[in-house]
This record gives sequence, structure tokens and C-alpha cells, in this order.
Amino acid sequence: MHYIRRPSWHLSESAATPESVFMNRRAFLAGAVGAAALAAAPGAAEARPAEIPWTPEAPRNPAYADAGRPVTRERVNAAYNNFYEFGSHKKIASAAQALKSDPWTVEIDGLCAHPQRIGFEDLVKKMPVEERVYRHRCVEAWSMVVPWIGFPLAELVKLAEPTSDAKFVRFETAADRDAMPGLRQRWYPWPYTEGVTIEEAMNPLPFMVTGAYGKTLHKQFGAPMRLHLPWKFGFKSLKSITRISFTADRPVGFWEELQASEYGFWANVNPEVPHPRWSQARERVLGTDEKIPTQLFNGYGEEVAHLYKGKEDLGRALWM
Ligand SMILES: Nc1nc2c(c(=O)[nH]1)N[C@H]1C(S)=C(S)[C@@H](COP(=O)(O)O)O[C@H]1N2
Ligand SMILES: [Mo]
Repeated sequence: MHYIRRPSWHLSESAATPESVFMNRRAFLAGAVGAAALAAAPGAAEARPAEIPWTPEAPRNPAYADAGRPVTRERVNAAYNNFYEFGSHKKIASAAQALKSDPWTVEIDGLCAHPQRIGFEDLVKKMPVEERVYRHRCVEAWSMVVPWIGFPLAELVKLAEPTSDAKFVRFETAADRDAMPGLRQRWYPWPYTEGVTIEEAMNPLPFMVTGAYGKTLHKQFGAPMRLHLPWKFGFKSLKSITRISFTADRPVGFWEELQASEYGFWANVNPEVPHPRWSQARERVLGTDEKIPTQLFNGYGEEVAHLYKGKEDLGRALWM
């Protein structure tokens, strides 16, 4: 499934003995050259493993071709991650390689006409896969720009056909005690869950991510499938999704359960509403020394501001 099996960033600096550097480089080059040769050769379509629609051919959606800022370098982004299942710090990339992401089954359940257990690859085959370059703003005041591959969440919602009683979509991350050492930290409310309203889920922006940087999703990014809600703080965009449920009641997410006064349900990005412990006015751009102003709705207001008309009485809660 991964045509580059050993990404070059995988080895930590201390592990990079001359031999392993050589082996690693060789594996990387073999992967890169192999992929290039396949793409260039006549009959490449036959030579490629058939029907892997989330591989690099995914067409870039012109509406999201340019995020207005440079794409964050892959090696930077792939070495700085939030994935608490693998540890409550940023260097979880090597621990995350223990995640068993293939085969993968997703449970779609709750208030919908077509509840189902579906294999990840079968699900993706039914979906219009494309590439979108999105800005991501973490609540910790850093940001990145990523060329994701995936499909609109709205298409998955249509597949499930929620009933009129369904008002929310709840997502759940895998909780594998053997692979995920973070689960031993029992004070966290595992499994990691998050939720959005049906209206938010049907908006064109929410993206079910199955790849990034022209590849299948690195494990530390939340393989094989994670969510990205680019106008909300990053903690809403949960990883390695195993269950999607349609509910009448508002789901309470992992961070809200842990600390509702700091991490709420809506979590829309707003530079003017500070986190209780720090300002949200600016953001550190991952991989640079820059600090830039944060934008309302992370710059996606044109697409999503209408979702919150009439909800102004929620006040501060809309923004945290
Ligand atoms: N399951 C799960 N999903 C998660 C998290 C997590 O700890 N566990 N962290 C979130 C946070 S706070 C952020 S900022 C993004 C980070 O995504 P990245 O590591 O791909 O940059 O993932 C989000 N999704
Ligand atoms: Mo985050």
C-alpha cells in the first residue's frame, strides 16, 4: 500500500549510522525512482497496482490549489505531531509506526439509513478522491500548510444517509492498547473522539484525509484516514478514524471531557478570543522563524461563517 516503505525522516539522528544512512537512502531512492519510472513508462497504468485511487494521481481541486502560504516541508511536518495515543509530546513519529493501519475497518452507525462496517479501501473506492492544500492552525498557536489527499466528508454522510433525528456526527479514533503506549495514561478519556453538527459535516470544507504529499498517509498523520476541519483548532481534526456515528445529542470530545473550560465543542479559530492561558492573535509557522497574524476562521470565513449566523449568543463558546 505504501510505495515508499521507509520514509527518509523515519530514522532519528542518533540511529543514523553510516550503514543505516546508506540502507535508508537506497530504500528511498528505489522508491522514488520506481515511482518516477512507473509514471513515465508507457503502459504505466497497467504496471501500477490497480485501483488505488488515493495515490498521487488524485487531481488537485483548483478551488484549494493554493493556501496563500508555502506548503510546510514534509520532513518538518512529519517530525512534529500531536497524536497523544503515542505520547503527550511532539516526537511520536517513530512510536506511531507501530500503528496497524492495514487492513482497516470503519464502523458507520447510529441514526442513518445505511449503517455498515466497511473496509477502508472499499470505502475509498466509492469516494471522489482529490488533492487540497489546506492551512492548519493548532490551538497551541502553531500552524502548517499541507497538501492533503482525500474526499469530502459530505460524500460519506450522503453514503450513510442520516435520518432527520441525526443532528451531529461523532468520530472515534482507534484505541489499540498494544500499539499505543499513550493509552496507559489512564487519566485521559480514551478513545479520542470528536464531533461536528450535521450542517458542518455537509459543508464542502471538511475533508476525510487518506494521503498527504502525494503519498498514502504517514502513520503519525493518522493513517489510514483522518479528518481535517481547516477553520477549527487542530484538536477537532482527529486521526486514525475507526467509527463514525450519527447522533441526536451533542458529542463531548476528548479535550472537552478533559478540560471544558479550555477546549470546547465549536473551537472555531478566532485571533481575538484568547485561550485562558495564552493569546491566539498570532501563530508560529512550522519550519520557519516566522510568527504571523492568525485569521478569523483561519481564513475560511467565506465558506463557513454562515454556519454560525444566529448562534452569536453562544459568545465565547463559539471560539474555544
Ligand atoms: N487521535 C488523535 N487525533 C488528533 C490528535 C491526537 O492527539 N489524537 N491531536 C490533534 C491535534 S491537537 C492536532 S494540532 C492535529 C495534529 O496533526 P498532525 O500531527 O498531522 O500535524 O491532530 C489532531 N488529531
Ligand atoms: Mo492541536
